[in-house]
Amino acid sequence: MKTLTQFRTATLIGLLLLTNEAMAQKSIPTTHTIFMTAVELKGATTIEKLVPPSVNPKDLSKGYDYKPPAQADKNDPKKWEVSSYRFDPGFVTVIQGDTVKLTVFIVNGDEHVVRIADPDGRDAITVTKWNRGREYNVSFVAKKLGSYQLICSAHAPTMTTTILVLPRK
Ligand SMILES: [Cu+2]
Repeated sequence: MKTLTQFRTATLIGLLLLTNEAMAQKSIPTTHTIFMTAVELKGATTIEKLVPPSVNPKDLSKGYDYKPPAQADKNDPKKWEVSSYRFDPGFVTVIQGDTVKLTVFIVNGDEHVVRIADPDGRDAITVTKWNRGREYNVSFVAKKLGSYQLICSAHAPTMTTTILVLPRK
């Protein structure tokens, strides 16, 4: 009899777990408020510690900057410096049908030229300028599967956040 009771308990727990899983998968569309920041990351060293890069970072992205020795710091001609503009976070995942509300604060860079492209490259948010010290709010419904991209054309292609839209089960 004890064995039967244990079996029944185990079956009940199993059913509860299955129900929970089914409920989790049948999620209803929700709104995500995502706080983002436009930042400029900087790094520096000297020619005594490391030779400068053979490829100019400026040739890799408009978002990268490179100040070679003698230009980075006039008081320290051996110093060289690199930097990169970023949106933080750079990758977000939502479920199809969700509403994405971005609140973006611009810490670095006086001006960014931004738009949000849908997975087909069409405007989800048309081109606008974002300036330092201001907070901007944009919102869209993630109707299409695939990647929406928040792109700054002034610092492309690396100043980009990908919003990956997954199917709702
Ligand atoms: Cu920018």
